[in-house]
Amino acid sequence: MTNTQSFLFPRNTATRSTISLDGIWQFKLDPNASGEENSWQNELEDSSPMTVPSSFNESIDDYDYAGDYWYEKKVTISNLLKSQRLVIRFGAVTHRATVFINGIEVGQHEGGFMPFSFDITDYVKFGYENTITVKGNNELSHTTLPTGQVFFDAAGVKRVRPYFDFFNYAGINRSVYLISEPQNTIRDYSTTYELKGDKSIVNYSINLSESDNDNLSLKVSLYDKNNNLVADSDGLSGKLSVSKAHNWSPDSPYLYKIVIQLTDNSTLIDEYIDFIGIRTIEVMGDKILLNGQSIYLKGFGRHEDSQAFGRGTNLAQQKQDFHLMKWMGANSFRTSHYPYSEEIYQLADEIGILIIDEGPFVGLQELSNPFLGSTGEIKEMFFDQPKTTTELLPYHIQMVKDLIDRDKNHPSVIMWSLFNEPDTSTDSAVPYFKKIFETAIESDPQKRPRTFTLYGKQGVTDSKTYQFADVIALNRYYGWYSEAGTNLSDAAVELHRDLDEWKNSHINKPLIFTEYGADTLNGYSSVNGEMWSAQFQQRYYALYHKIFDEYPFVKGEQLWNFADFKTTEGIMRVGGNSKGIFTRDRQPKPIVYDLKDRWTSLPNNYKANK
Ligand code: GCB
Repeated sequence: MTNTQSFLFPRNTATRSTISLDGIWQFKLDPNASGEENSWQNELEDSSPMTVPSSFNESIDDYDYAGDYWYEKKVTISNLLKSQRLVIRFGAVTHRATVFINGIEVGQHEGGFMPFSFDITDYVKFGYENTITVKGNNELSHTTLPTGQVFFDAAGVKRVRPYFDFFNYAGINRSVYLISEPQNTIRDYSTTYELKGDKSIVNYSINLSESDNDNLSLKVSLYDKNNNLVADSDGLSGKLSVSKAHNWSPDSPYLYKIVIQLTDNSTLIDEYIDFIGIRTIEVMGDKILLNGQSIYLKGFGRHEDSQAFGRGTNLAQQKQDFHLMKWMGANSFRTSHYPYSEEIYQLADEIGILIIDEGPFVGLQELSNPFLGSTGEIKEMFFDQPKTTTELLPYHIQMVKDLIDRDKNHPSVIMWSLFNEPDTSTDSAVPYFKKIFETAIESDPQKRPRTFTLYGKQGVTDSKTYQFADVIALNRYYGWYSEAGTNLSDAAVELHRDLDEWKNSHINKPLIFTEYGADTLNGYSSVNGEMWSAQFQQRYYALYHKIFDEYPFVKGEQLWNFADFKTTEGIMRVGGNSKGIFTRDRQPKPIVYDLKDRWTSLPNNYKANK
């Protein structure tokens, strides 16, 4: 029973073969959590079909179901795969999974947004039909990420109360692969970059699954877009020197192919192929520097959310979203509030979109947001509760490591977001933050800037942890959740007050807005520009942008949200959150054209000289 622990994306190479298990699986809910007792791992009787990848919620009667659920797929595994190790890999099962092969448990995984894999060689019958079964569960607690609560409704039915504002979609949300690979594999690799005039250096480092064999050697080759070899080197770590390198940027997302070959006395043992972009990213004073040049972020907070798929990978939707972003002159987004499907980062690498990569670190403040279901039962602040440090912190640390391990080689990833809207008002938050921020910098070979988002009015005076961020990120809703109303003058005063406080604090760091927005009911117009109307959304953004332009240290604007999205029902949600500038099916609200005008005229290096 081994979790192979490699986050490398499945690729077909000279030594590796990947077989997709996406498609139709069998599905069944298990409200009494009695599936295992009843041997469902052997045979899932009375099941119904379910498509993978997708969330099951949109395809069942009780879309709000909480508890265990089961998937099963029968598949004949070819004799041809016998000579190598066989691994099963799930892109994500939300929020936890136990995997069985032919009724025998092969492993468990916690966390609904990360890939995991198990070596199943000893469990399969080659040449015969095999039964792959997954027992999933979508419950949340104080010590899961994201956080939430389980309760029973008046009818005695188990429900989940998320401490976050997106629907708790669950199931096998991402692709499943069978991977045939050698015993001794290239387990991981990483790169860092030095741009030196005409020559750029790619420093690489490789990790093998077994390394105690003296006969093994490694070769690393780098190819340009035309498949010309531009540099090569030997050994577990080394330098690739590239003359006249094409640096990666949103305007020129040039990718090189990296080929890593492991040989034993000149016999090829393993080969891994990937695509990298040569670029640097750092923070200097109040600037974010991409390849040494100041960059201004224009874009969005988003969700992986689409009709029918729920949170399931929907690549066509992603491609359309990226097309719309580019069309509007946007250059970036944040993976609010969890790591997205790996294919999204690959597309961003190719298309040239910058990503603030956020883990599922949301809901670390259950006392507030009553409209999200907070009952007020919990009297102790989040970080004051002992289990936050004893149970959640070690898991959070592991998740930060895993996120960075998975995404560190993407040129599109320029920053890590380590919390969304935590409660930072108590002293008890400080040691927790310190650990998390240290973990990120230690885990990332490229030492990317780290951030987290501050909510409400939390700022210099009342946040105990803002100093940990390399880039200050604000989620602000002046004019919506506070100072609300058609007359936005109070909102303007508050936004100025807020930014003046940051200015006077002399923090000398870049500050970006990672959320600001107003719910807008598509098609609702109002001469007076009332809240929920298209006109309100337009006036709201016009105000914010005018004020952003007055402050040189504001180095980015990522509005909330790219598209309307599904949430838990509630008195402030009409069919979900309506702060999208596009509807859920990606029709533009009028604001889209205002933003397109602004962003196509603001250069990527806006405020470089301020
Ligand atoms: C926030 C949260 C986001 C919500 C948003 C809203 O501050 O970070 O998850 O969806 O506000 O619209 O209330």
